[in-house]
Amino acid sequence: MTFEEKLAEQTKKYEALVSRKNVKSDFYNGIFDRYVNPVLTRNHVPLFWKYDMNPQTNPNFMERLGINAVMNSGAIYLNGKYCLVARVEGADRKSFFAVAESESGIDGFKFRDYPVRLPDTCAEETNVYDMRLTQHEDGWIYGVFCSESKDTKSKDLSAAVACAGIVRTKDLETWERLPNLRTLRSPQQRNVVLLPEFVDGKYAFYTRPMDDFIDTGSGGGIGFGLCDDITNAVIDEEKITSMRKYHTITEVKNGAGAVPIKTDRGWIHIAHGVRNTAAGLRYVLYCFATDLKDPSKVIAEPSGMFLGPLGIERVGDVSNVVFTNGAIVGPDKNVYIYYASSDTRLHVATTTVDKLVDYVFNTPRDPGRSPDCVKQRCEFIEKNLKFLAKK
Ligand code: M1P
Repeated sequence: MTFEEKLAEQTKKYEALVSRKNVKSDFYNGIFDRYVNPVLTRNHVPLFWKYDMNPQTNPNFMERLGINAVMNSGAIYLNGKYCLVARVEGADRKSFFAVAESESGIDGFKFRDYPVRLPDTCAEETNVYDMRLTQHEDGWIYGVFCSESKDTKSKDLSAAVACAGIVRTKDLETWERLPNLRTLRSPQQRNVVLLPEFVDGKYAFYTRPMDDFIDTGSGGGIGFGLCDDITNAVIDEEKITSMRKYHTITEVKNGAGAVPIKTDRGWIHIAHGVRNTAAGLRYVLYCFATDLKDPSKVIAEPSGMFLGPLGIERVGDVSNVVFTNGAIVGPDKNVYIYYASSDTRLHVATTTVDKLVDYVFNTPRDPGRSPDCVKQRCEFIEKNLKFLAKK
């Protein structure tokens, strides 16, 4: 095939992919819907990000700058469009951010021509990923992300230090970088989320205190802290909100996910929990609600997982993982939850605010022990059988 033929063939494949309609899958649990196709994959990346388009310098029509994965994405509804700030990982293992937009929120996502050109203000920063987008009541859209640098104190070449980078924008095009968040009592941070509203006149962050890059160590769960000035963000005290618990889906670690959704009953959080297994760490999504007046206080936490990896979602670069860092409440009041599977591709699940409230406030809590779980289920069955018998 000639260069031109190869280009035409790949362009056809790309156009078919980005214009492909998405439909709900036959999955059912009454809580949310899943969709047949992922909304973003590495094949959604424009060809001109990967291939040198000049036949003189690329006679074999070869990828020069490959892309490995498109995953964990911040999400916001802006100017009539569902916008994602995706984590794109190059073949070189470095992640960067790129904006993809869609009219429907479930399909048709197309990347803007260029990735996000984040102001390069941290010389030691090697990698950036997992941006949470907050439309704050101060008028700015904030992006809070993981800024990773090499751990120069360790001989281990894979040792790193994670902290929370902060940028702000009005249009997802021009970004102002602010100094990284400093948490005085926690050496490392990842999965930091800014609440859209002030609390006691201060900026409120959900944090994830960690002793180490991978291990959260003494970090007891998802933290909460306030800071006076976002242009020099310092949190001295972190209070633990959703705690890690023995023999639950948060046993090893947990972390805030999408920006909390405000409802009449409280802030609804879609977070991730991690447990250990013989096959390695297993990441699932779980929900909880915090108080509107005191967003550090958990007021409801349903038992177990909200969404776990299913089918092909279980397989990828880091298998057995689902992860979210973005959800949108659309103008239709539907909730679009963008979740990545196995650090490889991005999916959407849809529900409504009412259903989320019903799920979070009416799903029983985890009783903590097998005998109590059996008791809980037997009481549930008994109630059902009595009700069905009366029909
Ligand atoms: O590989 C799974 C996820 O691992 C990290 O999450 P956590 O900090 O809770 O371990 C993140 O790096 C995330 O990007 C990744 O998807």
